[in-house]
Amino acid sequence: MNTAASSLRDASAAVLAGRLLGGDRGALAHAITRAEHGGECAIALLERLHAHTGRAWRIGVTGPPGAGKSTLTGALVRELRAASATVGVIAVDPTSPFTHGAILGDRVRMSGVSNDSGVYIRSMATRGAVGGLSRAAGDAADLVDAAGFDYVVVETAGVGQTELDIADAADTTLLVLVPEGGDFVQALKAGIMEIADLYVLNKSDRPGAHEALLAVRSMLIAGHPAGGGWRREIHPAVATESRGVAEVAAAIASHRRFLTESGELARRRGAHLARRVRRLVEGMLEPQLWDEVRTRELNSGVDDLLHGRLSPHRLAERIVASFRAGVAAPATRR
Ligand SMILES: Nc1nc2c(ncn2[C@@H]2O[C@H](COP(=O)(O)OP(=O)(O)OP(=O)(O)O)[C@@H](O)[C@H]2O)c(=O)[nH]1
Ligand SMILES: [Mg+2]
Repeated sequence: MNTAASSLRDASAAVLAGRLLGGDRGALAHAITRAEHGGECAIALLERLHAHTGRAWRIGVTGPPGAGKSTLTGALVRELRAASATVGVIAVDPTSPFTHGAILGDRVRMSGVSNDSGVYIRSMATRGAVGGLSRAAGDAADLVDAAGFDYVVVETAGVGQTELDIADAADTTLLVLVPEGGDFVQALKAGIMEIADLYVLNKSDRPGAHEALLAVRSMLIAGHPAGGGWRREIHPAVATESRGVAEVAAAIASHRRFLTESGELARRRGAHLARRVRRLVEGMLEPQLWDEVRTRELNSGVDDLLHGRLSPHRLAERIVASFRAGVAAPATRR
């Protein structure tokens, strides 16, 4: 390894980390960009800052596209700011290959908070690798946390696995539903009702809101734990008018108290960290696994699969065996 390059990298990480810890917003923006790019520079920076994380309360906001997540986040930020808390928002858009539209759109919807120095808003969009986006969002949340914000809100659109991975890494996960389109039925089917700690029925000014509220509420009551566990509730809201938002903020505070007092918080954060490391390990191993040798083995095996000479399971075993042999004797593979 090039020691001159690595000491330069450490020095640069130390300077940037120092500025970030000192409250420099430019340094925070720069650090998130560095984390998005990944690699050794990002790792060196995150390593320096890890011990400064864990103080912020992390809120994940997820739900179908257009449910009003950004509007609700904006209203929630104003509510938290009214109590003098500082808030960092990371808006993740897994579907958009561009960040610019997201930044502008979210700035408009979160208007009234974007010029406040107690608020930091950052948008992130996919860079092709799906696993990469949840890694980058997790790293960005760590950086906002280390920068001293009281709350980190991570907003992500959609109901797929990536969005869940991102939102579910929070201390409190909010699922935003809307009355129309049977979104709550979809959410139920997708099994995502269990991932959230609290539900918001946004656009409660729309027709059918009351029925939808009752339907979800009865479902949640049926799922309530018999003992003293956390009881998931649905809160009606009209984010555009900030209606119901104080109740959502109160529910978040109550969930926070529950996790802290029950000791569940440490267990939950531990589980999140373990899952994150697992994904990092998988991300590190993947390019090694699918190097030229294995890619060739796979491609040539496909012909045997097509002609019934080999089964997918046997080919998979063969590839794993070849990887293991390569790990056991790396020098002989060259
Ligand atoms: N009627 C009504 N409209 C709302 C409400 N909340 C948000 N909207 C509108 O719904 C539209 C979508 O709101 P956003 O906050 O951008 O929704 P989002 O879930 O962040 O959207 P994506 O990030 O694109 O998935 C906007 O036109 C909002 O003004 C509400 O409570 N009632
Ligand atoms: Mg949004």
